[in-house]
Amino acid sequence: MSLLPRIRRSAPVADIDEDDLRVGEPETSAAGLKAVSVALERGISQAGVTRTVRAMTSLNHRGGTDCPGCAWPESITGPRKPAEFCENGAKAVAEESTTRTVTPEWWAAHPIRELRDKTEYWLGNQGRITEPVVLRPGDEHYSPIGWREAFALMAEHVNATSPDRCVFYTSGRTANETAFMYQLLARSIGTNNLPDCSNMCHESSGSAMTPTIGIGKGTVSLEDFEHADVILVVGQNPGTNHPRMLSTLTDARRRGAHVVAVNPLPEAGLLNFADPQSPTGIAKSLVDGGGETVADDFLQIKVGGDLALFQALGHLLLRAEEAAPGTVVDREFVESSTEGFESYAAARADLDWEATERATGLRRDQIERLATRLVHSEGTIICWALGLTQQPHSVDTLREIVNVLLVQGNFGKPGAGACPVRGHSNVQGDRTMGIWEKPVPALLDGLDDEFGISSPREHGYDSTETLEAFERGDVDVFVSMGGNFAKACSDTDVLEKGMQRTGLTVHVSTKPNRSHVVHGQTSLILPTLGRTDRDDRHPGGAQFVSVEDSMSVIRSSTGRLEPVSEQLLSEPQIVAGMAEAILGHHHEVGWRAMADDYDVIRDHIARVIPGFTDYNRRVRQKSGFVLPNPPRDTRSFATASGRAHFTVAPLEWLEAPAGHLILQTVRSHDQYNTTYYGLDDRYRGISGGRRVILVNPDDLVDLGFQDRQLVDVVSVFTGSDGATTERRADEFRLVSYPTARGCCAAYFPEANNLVHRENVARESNTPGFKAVTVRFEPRPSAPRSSPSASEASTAAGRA
Ligand SMILES: Nc1nc2c(c(=O)[nH]1)N[C@H]1C(S)=C(S)[C@@H](COP(=O)(O)OP(=O)(O)OC[C@H]3O[C@@H](n4cnc5c(=O)[nH]c(N)nc54)[C@H](O)[C@@H]3O)O[C@H]1N2
Ligand SMILES: Nc1nc2c(c(=O)[nH]1)N[C@H]1C(S)=C(S)[C@@H](COP(=O)(O)OP(=O)(O)OC[C@H]3O[C@@H](n4cnc5c(=O)[nH]c(N)nc54)[C@H](O)[C@@H]3O)O[C@H]1N2
Ligand SMILES: [Mo]
Repeated sequence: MSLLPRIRRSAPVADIDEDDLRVGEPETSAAGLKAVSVALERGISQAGVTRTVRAMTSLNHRGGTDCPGCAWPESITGPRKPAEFCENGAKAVAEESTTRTVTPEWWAAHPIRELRDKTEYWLGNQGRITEPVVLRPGDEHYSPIGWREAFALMAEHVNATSPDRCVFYTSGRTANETAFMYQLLARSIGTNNLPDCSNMCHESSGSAMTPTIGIGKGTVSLEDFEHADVILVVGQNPGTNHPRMLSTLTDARRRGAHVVAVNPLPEAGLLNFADPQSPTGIAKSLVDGGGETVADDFLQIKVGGDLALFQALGHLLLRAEEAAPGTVVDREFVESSTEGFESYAAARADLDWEATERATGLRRDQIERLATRLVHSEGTIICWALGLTQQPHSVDTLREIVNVLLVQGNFGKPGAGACPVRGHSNVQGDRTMGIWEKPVPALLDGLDDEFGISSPREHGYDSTETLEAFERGDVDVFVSMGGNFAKACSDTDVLEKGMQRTGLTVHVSTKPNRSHVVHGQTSLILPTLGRTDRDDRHPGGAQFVSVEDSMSVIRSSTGRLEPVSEQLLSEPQIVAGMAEAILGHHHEVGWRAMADDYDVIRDHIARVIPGFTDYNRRVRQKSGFVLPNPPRDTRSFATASGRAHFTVAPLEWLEAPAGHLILQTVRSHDQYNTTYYGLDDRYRGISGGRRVILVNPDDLVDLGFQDRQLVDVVSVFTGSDGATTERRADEFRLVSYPTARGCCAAYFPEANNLVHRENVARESNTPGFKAVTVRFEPRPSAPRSSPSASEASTAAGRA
């Protein structure tokens, strides 16, 4: 019997009040002691001391729990720190290990119409869902339902429609074992409708890298950071989203590597870092609140200017080679292992500097200085995240990065390579396990051989196509393995309307979220164990799962905490329950055996998925194992020709018409995607509220607006047919902030309604979350509250 539910901690009663918005000075240094104290305070207020200590001490340790936060790797060879700690990992754990609960009584006390008015902050802070619940047409409340009955209800809906009207969404926290079973379920039912959060995240990276270098994953290991001469961090905010990466970067810098940040925002974590795990880092933050420099150079680029930057760098590398033949281009590599170099060199022979400066907002000498660094670098790593993946020309931008790396042979040698830094802790693993709407035939053949099923061959919907299918009324059953699709995707109002017309929505979740309250006509919420929960109610005893990090390392993860309810099932148990109800107990696939003993799942994976031979033994090794990576391991490229490809793209950038800015959407320091840990975006100095737009003070003046003015935001999108469509998001406060000129920033997901569904990256179909043309309309009413005198002066002085 669990003792925990008795020590309930209360959830916030009040929702966000945007009048409480406070704006202070942005910080110039990340982490330090403050990070430790915030992390501990959050953990203890959610879960108490004992549970927090228990969860934190097993985090990212061998044999412990893989952090449910980000996908930045742990060292496989080096020593582990006593606590593999970061503030936001601790918050992720606090969020999951909370002892607050959402019980049947809770659902009875809160009708759906009330829940529709709540923000994600309030919903998520209510606690862990303890029992399966259902909402039938006409119901005003969710009410309890037994597991067996829930699965039967789902089977009724799935079996009453055609497979291509069912959609199986996955969020990237799902472990390998669940992901494998879940894609097998979709394919056994007869559909490849397997959209995932990756479609909205790093799909552009895969689309650029697979055809050019034969693999859609990063080609560096953590050890490469110990050897690189130059490390670029482009379109990424590691201080918030991958905090452990800052230790890697400062270690590299201390050793002599040159680190360059490219970003429209001067993110605190890119500038300065006080390592909360090192005594000197703590001491430094105690003495002067500061830390150690992270980036030697900061290029404040305009949103969408990176294609121009990397074309210019390519041009300058080639010019340097001309000036001193044989010193820059890795001729031997280019000749033996690549193709397309001649046309690339021809395309980059000239450069329009005026266009380059306009596109990037950078000066020629800044770009030339970076190019000189690259010229002298024996090993360059280029890291990137969402600042490069969510724009119309993202795939071209990323191919341009591949070009720049190829020129100097920065693949398959120490200290060099491409490093797309993944988001969700297992988003990369889910893809490896076959969660993909466009599966390669070899995967389907493997599944068919192993299980005797006939997988469908037709491609399914990605996330954006799912949104469009919702809009057309083409979805009868929507199943969500984690995540919060309603809030994560673009065009919120259109999506929510479509979702509500769907026959059945099924959410496998840990906590309440918006997708639960803009549900289908019938809706099921199936509560599940999280990564930190003990998973031991199986005939064969306790089970563990496994995950893949950003650098293709597979390792195990074992939950240690007592679950908040005895009603929770693990994700594999839930998939097996669904499968047995839908496909019958005599189906070819042994679903129950897999749910009872995860070794059985891993044995199947070992036979179907390349690189997983002997999975069960190797995953039990102390440091797990590394998947094969041809560019990294052997400098070889699994493209059709067996060579890496140089590519040529025309110059393109984002330019707003007069009176408009380019809006990008970012995460605050106190959220995990659509989950809000709190309301303190500490590094940017914004707290208490979230409906803000960060605008350069000179742009504010040019546009005729004032700091702290309340406005409605209107986005403008011109479709392929030339027609212009507008979307609105009301009541945002403009905040004067030192972002690059011509651009502005708002938080995800508040701004998602502004992103038209057709605003996507070409080829990858990823929503253009960092490419929205907007203008502001003053609210007729006066600002609800005026800034205090001290705040006003801070704001004036910050730019
Ligand atoms: N604590 C915490 N950790 C997380 C998450 C979280 O929400 N909270 N989310 C996880 C997930 S799923 C993901 S995918 C990652 C996301 O990790 P990030 O990609 O770091 O996340 P974003 O907040 O979207 O920040 C994008 C960064 O790119 C910059 N940027 C925007 N547009 C451009 C551009 O055109 N060019 C350049 N050069 N830069 C640009 C922005 O200013 C910002 O610094 O983090 C993961 N880790
Ligand atoms: N405007 C804008 N929109 C974006 C982005 C952006 O940068 N800007 N980024 C995009 C990106 S990169 C991503 S990855 C997506 C994120 O999209 P999602 O992955 O769909 O969203 P999350 O907010 O991570 O999902 C949170 C929910 O997951 C559930 N959950 C948490 N842990 C578990 C678990 O262990 N098991 C199960 N079954 N459920 C669990 C909880 O109920 C919680 O409410 O959003 C995308 N949307
Ligand atoms: Mo992501």
